[in-house]
Amino acid sequence: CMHKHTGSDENPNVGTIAILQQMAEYYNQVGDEWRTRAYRKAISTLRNHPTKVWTREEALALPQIGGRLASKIEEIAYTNRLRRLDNAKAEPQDQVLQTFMQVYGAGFAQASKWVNAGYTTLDELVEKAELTPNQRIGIDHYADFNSRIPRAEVEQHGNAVRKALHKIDPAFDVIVGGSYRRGAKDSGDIDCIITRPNTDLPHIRQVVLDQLVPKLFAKRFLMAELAATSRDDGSKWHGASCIAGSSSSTGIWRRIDLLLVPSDELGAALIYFTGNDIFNRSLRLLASTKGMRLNQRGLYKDVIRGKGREKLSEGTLVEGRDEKRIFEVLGVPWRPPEHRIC
Ligand code: DCP
Ligand code: MG
Ligand code: MN
Repeated sequence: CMHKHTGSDENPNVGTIAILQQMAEYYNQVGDEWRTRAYRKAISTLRNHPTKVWTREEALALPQIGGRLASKIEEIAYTNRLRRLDNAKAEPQDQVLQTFMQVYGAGFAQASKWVNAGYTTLDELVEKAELTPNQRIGIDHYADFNSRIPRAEVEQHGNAVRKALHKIDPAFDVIVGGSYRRGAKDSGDIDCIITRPNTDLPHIRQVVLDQLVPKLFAKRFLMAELAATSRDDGSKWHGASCIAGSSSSTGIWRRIDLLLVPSDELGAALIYFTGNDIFNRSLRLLASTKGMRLNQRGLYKDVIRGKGREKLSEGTLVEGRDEKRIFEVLGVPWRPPEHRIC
């Protein structure tokens, strides 16, 4: 991802990549990290390959592609489909699992428990399963949470947060990150980065949790709290929000994340919360190959690692505040958010 980047429309392997991506997505959802990684590696190899790969032999000759994946690449090249993917989509067990995994907050483990207990529909879960309050919210607003949010509506939610916060203190900044900042035409949720110049986390947290959140509940913009990290070290608030009025989106509950960021970590937080997740992973890997470490707080140097790349020292902070400077220190040409899609 950090290397050569072939524009996706000119890549002769787009068709194969699209199907491999669905397969990677499937394995990711069922928690098979090993296969997910294998598929993603193969995808990145094909992305950088200048000609269409037709046969198993051709695929095997490329880096990061093993025998089983090579056969699948051949099958896709000749048939434009993959039987394994068709099967996965058709399995009734799997469809129930997929449905349950899309309940907000329920991962593979929880969804599997419900499947194994014999439940087959969301209604059955509501009637018979013992649900946490958040799971109940996830089911009651299942359709809402699983529908994409148009870009214009993401903006409305961001504006509502910003407006309320500016009434409390105009020095605060609200930056909508995530897929929105990457320029997506629609998003899965609204990621609001909340910061303030020369201000530490405790102050930001106090204003957001004690003033902003209650105020937005009173306005009936916020509808539910789904997760908030503990008072002392917390830096996030997850919940649901809703725009009132007469537009087409009236009444739809959306997932919203408030990410509280002290000013001296803004650059690193912007990188992290802009993503995408695969871009973040490759940037972190690159940092580690240069003896550095990147996380959502900053870029650190002189990190000592053992044989298995495990950290032996935390290193010293080089840069946290400035997004562009982090790219510079890493030796990566600046990539605008719209180009951080891997
Ligand atoms: N992130 C990450 N690794 C994860 C999850 C998230 O690096 N496992 C980072 C990158 C994401 C950002 O956090 O871009 C926001 O997470 P979201 O889950 O909200 O993902 P996006 O905003 O990218 O996409 P969506 O439109 O689905 O919300
Ligand atoms: Mg998002
Ligand atoms: Mn999010």
